[in-house]
Amino acid sequence: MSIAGLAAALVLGTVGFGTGQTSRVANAQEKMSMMEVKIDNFTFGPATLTVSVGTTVTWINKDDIPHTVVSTDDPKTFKSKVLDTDEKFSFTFSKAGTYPYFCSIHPKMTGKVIVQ
Ligand SMILES: [Cu+2]
Repeated sequence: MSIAGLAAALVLGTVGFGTGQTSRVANAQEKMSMMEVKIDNFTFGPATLTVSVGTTVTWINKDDIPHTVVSTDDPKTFKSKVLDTDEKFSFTFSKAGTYPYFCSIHPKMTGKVIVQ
C-alpha cells in the first residue's frame, strides 16, 4: 500500500470512529430525556406525548394569554401556576401510567402524557 493509500485509510478510519461517537452521544441524550410541550393557540402540542419513565416534560406557553397545566387525577400529580407568555412548567414522570391533564382556565384544552 502506498503512503497516500495508508493516509486515506487512516482518515476513513477516523471519520468512521467519529460517526460512531456521535451516535452514541445521541443515544445517551435520548435516555436522560427532556421533552417539551408547546402551548399555542389554545392547544397543547403534541396533545399526546409518550415518554419513558424518568423523563422531564416541560410545558412552555407560547400563547399571548395565560394558561395552566393541571393533571385531572385526584390528588393531582402535577399542577402549574398560571403561566404567562414564555413561562415554563416542568414535571418529571417517575412512574409509568397515563396522565391526562387540562388547562384550568380553559378546560376544553386537554392533553395527556403516556409514561412507559
Ligand atoms: Cu388555557
